[in-house]
Amino acid sequence: KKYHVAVVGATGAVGEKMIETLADRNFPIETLTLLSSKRSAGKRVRFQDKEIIVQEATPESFEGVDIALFSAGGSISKSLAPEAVKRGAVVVDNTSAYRMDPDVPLVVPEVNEGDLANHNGIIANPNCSTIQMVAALEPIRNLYGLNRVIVSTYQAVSGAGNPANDELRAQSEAYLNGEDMKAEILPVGGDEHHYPIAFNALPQIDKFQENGYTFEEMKMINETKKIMHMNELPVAATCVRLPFFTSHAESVYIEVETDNVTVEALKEAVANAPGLVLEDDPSNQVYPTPLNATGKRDVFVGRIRKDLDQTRGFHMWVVSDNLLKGAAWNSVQIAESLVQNQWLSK
Ligand code: 11C
Repeated sequence: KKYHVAVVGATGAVGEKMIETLADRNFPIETLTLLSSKRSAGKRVRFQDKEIIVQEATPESFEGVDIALFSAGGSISKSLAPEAVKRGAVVVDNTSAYRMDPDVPLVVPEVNEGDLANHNGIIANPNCSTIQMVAALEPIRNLYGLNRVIVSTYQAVSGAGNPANDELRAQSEAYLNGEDMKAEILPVGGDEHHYPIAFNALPQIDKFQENGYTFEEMKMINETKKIMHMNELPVAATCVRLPFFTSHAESVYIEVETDNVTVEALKEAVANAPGLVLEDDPSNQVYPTPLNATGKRDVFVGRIRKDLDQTRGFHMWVVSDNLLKGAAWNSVQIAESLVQNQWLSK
């Protein structure tokens, strides 16, 4: 069987990768409809051997659509995802619009694929920095339990979209030419102040919340508990933007539940887990980096070591392509699971 698939936000950083991933995975597509805001409508996009014209997304665009992958911002998802569901589509939404809605499964297939069976038409794809972290935590939790997580992120500029990439490029050229850097987007499009990202590090991703954490940090905290079904798990996050284009890196501190767990045991757990690749050999300077992870669908883990004071504490370094496993690939993986498990129709 083949499906009528729609991609909403087809010209954005994630939408482009969704289209590429659907082609790479040879997803069973009968028809591919590419949708966007009015501004980007009319653009032509290549898919396999065809050129598809991007259309403005309207409620009627979803007539006959089986699966709609949304990545065009929260407000578009809020207004159009219910319209797509009304017309019989299952929506995989890559925005934060529905993630914490108790009626919406929030899914990383390596962790909680079974939650997909309970969808009511909308499935949420988690935040990129959350996805790669929970993928790495899952095999460790399964074998040794998990009592605490503290994460600091080193996030790529593409998480803020193609215009942020352009800003990094322009600022880098200006800086190297001894000119003033113009900052108009980062750290957050809609916030009051903007700072250069080139040759800098910005400890703000998304807006500050009343508790002093940013929304990105709260996404990592709340989404992790929901995906792992561990509402009581203590999670703390500090999210930082750095001047490279793709793949987020994370320094993750964990405390396991079990005594006497060794570094070797954790390495084995990671090496055997689906979707994870262990790159961990300090004696040969082997560890994951964003440049090496870019363009790949896996989550790379390295630098696993024991805390020197806390007997159940461990540190590790987790890197993954934020546009692939962090967004497009996880969404397509959800769609593949819906098809394989016959969970599309309710
Ligand atoms: C970033 N993590 O790197 C964000 C991008 O909630 O899906 C993804 C935002 C989201 O800026």
